[in-house]
This record gives sequence, C-alpha cells and structure tokens, in this order.
Amino acid sequence: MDKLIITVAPVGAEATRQDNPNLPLTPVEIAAAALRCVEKGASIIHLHVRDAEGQATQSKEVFQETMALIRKQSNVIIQTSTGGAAWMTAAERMQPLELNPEMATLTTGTVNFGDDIFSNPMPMVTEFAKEMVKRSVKPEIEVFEAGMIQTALNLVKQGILRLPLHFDFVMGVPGGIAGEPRHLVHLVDSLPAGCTWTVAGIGRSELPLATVAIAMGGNVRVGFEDNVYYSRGVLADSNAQLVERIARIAGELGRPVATPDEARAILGLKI
Ligand code: KMH
Ligand code: ZN
Repeated sequence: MDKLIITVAPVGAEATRQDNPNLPLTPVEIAAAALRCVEKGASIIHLHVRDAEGQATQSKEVFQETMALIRKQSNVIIQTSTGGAAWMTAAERMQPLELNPEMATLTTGTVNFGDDIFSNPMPMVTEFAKEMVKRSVKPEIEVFEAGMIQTALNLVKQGILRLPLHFDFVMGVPGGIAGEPRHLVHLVDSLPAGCTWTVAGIGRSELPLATVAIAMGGNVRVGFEDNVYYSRGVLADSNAQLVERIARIAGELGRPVATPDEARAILGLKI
C-alpha cells in the first residue's frame, strides 16, 4: 500500500464561527491553520477562502494572498476549490484556476446540498475540466453521488480528461450518498485500475469512514469544512487536532503518512 495522503479542508464555504469559534477566516488565520495541519501530517490543503465579512468568496485576490502565505512556509500541495458555495456562478467559481494551482476540485454532477442545489450541469463541468487541462492543474473529482464517477469517466472517453484520475468521495452530505462504509466499498469498486481516491466523511461519518479508508488503502480528508467536532458533542480545538488523530490512527494501522513530495509522486504531480 502507498503511504497515506491526508488532505485538510480547514474552512469550506458553509461553516461559521457559531458552528465552531475556532474556524479560521482571514488569509492569515487560514494559512496559520493550514501550516499547523502540515506539521501534523497533512500533505494537501483543500482551500476555500472568505471575504472580510467571513462569507465564502472565490476572489482570485484572496486566494492569491492566502496561497502566498502558505507557500512562504511550506511545500504543501494546494488544491483550490472550484465548488465555492452553492449560490455562486460558474465564472465566480473558476477564478482561482487563473492562479494555476497544483490541484483543483471538479464536481462532475448536480446534487441536492441540504436545502440548496449544488449545480454542475455538463457544459459547465466540461468547461472547468478543459480549463484545468489547459493550465496543467490536476483535477480531484468530487463525487457526491455514485453517478458522478461515470460522468468523469465519460470525460475520459471524450478525450477531455486522462486516466489515472484522483477522486474524492464526499459522503454524508444531506442530499448526496450516505456516509456508510458499504457505499464507500461500492464507490471504490467502481474505479478503473490505477485511480487514486480519498474519502471526506461529513459530520459524524468523518472518523469511521477515514478509518475504513486507511485500512482499504485509500486516503483521507478531514477538517472544519466537513466536520467541526472532535467527538459527539465536543467541538474540535483546531483542524490540526483532527489531522493529528488521523495520522495517529494510520500509524496504529501500519500506514505511514506521506510528505507533500511523496503525495506528489503518488498522484503523478510534478515534484
Ligand atoms: N461548498 C460546496 C457547495 C468543492 O470544494 O469543490 C462545494 C464544495 C466542493 O465545497
Ligand atoms: Zn470544498
């Protein structure tokens, strides 16, 4: 088995300081939180940013500022979100691609997202995919429903994307696939040989799915975007606390944690 790649999603678009007062919001706070996670074993930062009011934004400038702060101190892989928030337009969501990040997310379908609709019609998905290929940005295929795997593979058939792809199974979003291990097994079974995958369990499914993924040879995402709790009813002190626990469990299960450059080698990124 390859070493374990831990991704941290420290901010997201939806969580608020009411959910967890330790949520980082400004570029300085996000960068500091990210760097603490790298110290504990994270090799990818799944990055969202917020505006001065703490609302989700896809502003290129705010991404640029945050990425520069992270890069000043670390060679961690930065994966910018193109998902943004459910209410954003495609043009808004695409902005961070102009910064040529090493990785970016690509959601390959539309899904109910709580009371909202996370809209990803095919022309938009295709446009995002082509822009990533043009800029040599490695996509991480965000899968909220099983059919999104097939849609990504259709883009491969059309010659737009190339195998092996890297997938992130986001499980437990209200409206998407449930956060249960039996569903994870099905999703993994649906991938072509050579593809890599990560699981991001939402809320209370984060820890059990992470543990199953470590044992299955997959990779793990944790962070306040997905879950703000450490245990039932107990808020996490920090994103780093969640990363540290995954690294500890992985150690117990005999899966050493990948450094950023080891993660690059596993994912086929330039070192
Ligand atoms: N905030 C969600 C609507 C991504 O980052 O690409 C979408 C999301 C996925 O977070
Ligand atoms: Zn995200």
